[in-house]
Amino acid sequence: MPEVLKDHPPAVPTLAVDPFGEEFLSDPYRWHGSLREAGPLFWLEKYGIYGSAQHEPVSRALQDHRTFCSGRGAGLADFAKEEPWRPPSLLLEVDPPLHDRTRGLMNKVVSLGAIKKLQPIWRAKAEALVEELVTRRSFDAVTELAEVFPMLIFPDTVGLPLEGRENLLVYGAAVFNAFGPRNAIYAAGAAAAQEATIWVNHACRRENLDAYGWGMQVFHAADEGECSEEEAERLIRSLLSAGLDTTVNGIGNLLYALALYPDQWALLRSDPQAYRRKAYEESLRWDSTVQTFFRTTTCDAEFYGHKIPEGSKMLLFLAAANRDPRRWDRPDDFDIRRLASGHVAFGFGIHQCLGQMVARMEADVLLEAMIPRIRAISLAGPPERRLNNSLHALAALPVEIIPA
Ligand code: OVM
Repeated sequence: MPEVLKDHPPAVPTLAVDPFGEEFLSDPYRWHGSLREAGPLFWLEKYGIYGSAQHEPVSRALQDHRTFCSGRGAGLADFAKEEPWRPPSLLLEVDPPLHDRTRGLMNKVVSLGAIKKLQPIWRAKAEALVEELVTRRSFDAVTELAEVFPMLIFPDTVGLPLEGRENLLVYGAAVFNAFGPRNAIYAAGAAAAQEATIWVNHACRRENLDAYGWGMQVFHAADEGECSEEEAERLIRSLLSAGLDTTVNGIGNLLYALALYPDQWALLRSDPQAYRRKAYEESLRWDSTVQTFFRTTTCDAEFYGHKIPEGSKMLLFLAAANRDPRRWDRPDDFDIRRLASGHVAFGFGIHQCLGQMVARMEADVLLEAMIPRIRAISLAGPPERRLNNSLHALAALPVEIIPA
């Protein structure tokens, strides 16, 4: 009998916590410690799925796209068993070889060269916006800055119609809610999302895009035979799905960190060249906009001594991995001096964020505009959260500034 017990594989720890419940989502970092402490792999009984929250196993799963695939959906729904709520993304929700063709094509559109060409325009818009806010002394860093700045540049970059752009944030929120369960948070945004979906699908059509934006570049790839017309529309849809709510909250979380840690703002101002880029990278590690993504096992897999059956959903806690004390010292501290690289806020492996250089450039020009104009930033009231099944999002962030 003892021999039998000895050879038995270790049981996967079972957790009762609901990672999509309002208690969890209103303060995810309070729960992450217990997830990481459960071990490299755990079972979430409420949903009948596996989960992982330490940095090493999360990175390993993201890297092993053959075992942990995306083609069955990057959310809770298994596309092999359930109809997706919208036609699957041709980037996020596909596997190689299709993924490599679409990603290769999009890499050429969303290239560093294309972004650098736009940098002067983005910089000028950042300067004008910050200039105006600085004269106000107090403002809402989410509704008047984080939500405003990406809207000033990104829709133009894609070449979208002017009318109806307000649908983009509604759509983004709905897309990220839809990766989770069909809970109350999802339901709250679903009605508004219907109208936004219609607008987004319309905006992705060739005849509605301007001649110079990234959208039309995707159609040029279609003209070259790299994808079909229908695929081009759906690839542009990815820009609209992933390109706005992410950067809005990335900037919101960055500003929140800087307001909470005045010494870090002072340090950043003391040597902008050294710290500007590091500050954004550290804010992504410290508070990851995209908190979670799913994968699905393509075969019976072995993971840290556990057997995972084929067709299992695995929830990867990116934000928890980014605060794993096994990987970073004092992980809960926002410290722009540290080496934040290796964080998985942009994912890891073949699906790693297509728009990461856009996100970095947006944050960079914004900080460039803020640093010479703002001596100090502080909270002028409690921040308000906007609950989302996969994003850590702010609804409001009242701040006060002292001009330089
Ligand atoms: C897409 C998509 C949507 C949401 C997120 C994302 C973070 C991609 O439609 O391709 O990546």
